[in-house]
Amino acid sequence: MNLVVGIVLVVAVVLALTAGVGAIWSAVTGSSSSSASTAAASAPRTPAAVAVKMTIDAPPLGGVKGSNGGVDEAYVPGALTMTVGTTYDVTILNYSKDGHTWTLPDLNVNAVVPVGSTSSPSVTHFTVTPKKAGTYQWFCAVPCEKWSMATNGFMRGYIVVKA
Ligand SMILES: [Cu+2]
Repeated sequence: MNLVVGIVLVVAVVLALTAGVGAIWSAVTGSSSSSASTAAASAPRTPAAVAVKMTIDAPPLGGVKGSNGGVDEAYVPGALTMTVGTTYDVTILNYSKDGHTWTLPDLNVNAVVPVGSTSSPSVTHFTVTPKKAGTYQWFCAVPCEKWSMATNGFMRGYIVVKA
């Protein structure tokens, strides 16, 4: 009987010590581990932006063949599809010797695209998060190539925003 009581006591003491050590360990590490888990829980709430790349007059052609028979100044792609609430991280590489803009007043975008060259394109960067579904016209507001500026898919075009 005494042996059983002794074993129970030893087990109780070991459990108490383990709990005590655990409590001390939690007290020492508790604050940092709980803040780390809070940060990990809140971090994924912002969805990653979707990368979109456009080029202007990229080699080797230096433009896009138009119905006018020439190779014309153009953004590629000239049409984009986006989704409401998604953030798009847009990069424009301009290989043309002309400056341009990518202007879309309905979405508050007026990106100024500096002059570039075949070997060293200028790089323009902006983000846009469409708030409302619809079809929106974008255009280049800098006088560049007259035909392209008047033709969708070249220096103007549409983006379709889906709900
Ligand atoms: Cu232009």
